[in-house]
Amino acid sequence: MQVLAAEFIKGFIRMADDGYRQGWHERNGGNLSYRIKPEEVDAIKQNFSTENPFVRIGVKAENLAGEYFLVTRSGNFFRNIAAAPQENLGIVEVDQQGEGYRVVWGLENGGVPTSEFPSHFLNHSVKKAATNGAYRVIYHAHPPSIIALTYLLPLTDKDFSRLLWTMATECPLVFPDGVGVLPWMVPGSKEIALATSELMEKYDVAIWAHHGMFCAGPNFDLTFGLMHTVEKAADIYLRVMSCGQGLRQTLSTENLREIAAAFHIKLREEFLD
Ligand code: 2HA
Ligand code: ZN
Repeated sequence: MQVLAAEFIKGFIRMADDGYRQGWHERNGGNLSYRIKPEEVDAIKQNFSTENPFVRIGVKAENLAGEYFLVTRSGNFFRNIAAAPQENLGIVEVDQQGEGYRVVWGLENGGVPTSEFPSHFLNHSVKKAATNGAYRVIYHAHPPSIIALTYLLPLTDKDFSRLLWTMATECPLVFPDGVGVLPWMVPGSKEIALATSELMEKYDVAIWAHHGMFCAGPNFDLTFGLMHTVEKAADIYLRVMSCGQGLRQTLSTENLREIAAAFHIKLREEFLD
């Protein structure tokens, strides 16, 4: 099978395009990666090249040894992915130590994986272990309303989780664990990669102050839907506050507990007092 005929490539491109249309990917903002299933690798492997040398990632994850990832290109514009996927996307193979990768397909004309590959890589490692291999997608975007909120709220997991849960009744159902928040840090660094992957031990969402958001999930729909739901909650808050009279009423802690009971979900208790 041709690489571009594979369903996972089509799904990846559609998600990237959807993100662009939402306004979350100005210029070269954002990046996306997918841990490819073994049977998906087998179906397209005859197109792979093994000529490129392995390159150090800068971080290590033994549980990702031998895995293949589909990733966006460093510096690429999301709006160009659908028009030229073989230039703007690449498939990389991880070495047997879990600390290097080589490009086996795509990234044509000298491309390298996203500058946030260390963060993606460690997040994949944490999520693969925590979900018994179920999670495969890591998505980073620059959604404006959640970024705006990082100028207004205290930068704590609890402040963000509580507020976002109460901005639409569906929110506690979509992210019952809440969201993690990082203070401002230098993007692309090993430090931000390690700090983000620590948050991913507890949450599917990590918010980077004054920068954007990372989401993790088992497939494209659920990961995109998570980003979309969190961003919409932030947007609702900003719309309400822009009316200039604050919150006249909102969901109470008791209401949140009622939602949890009715839908048999467990909300993170430490955010419920
Ligand atoms: O340009 O979003 O965080 C890619 C980024 C860096
Ligand atoms: Zn970014």
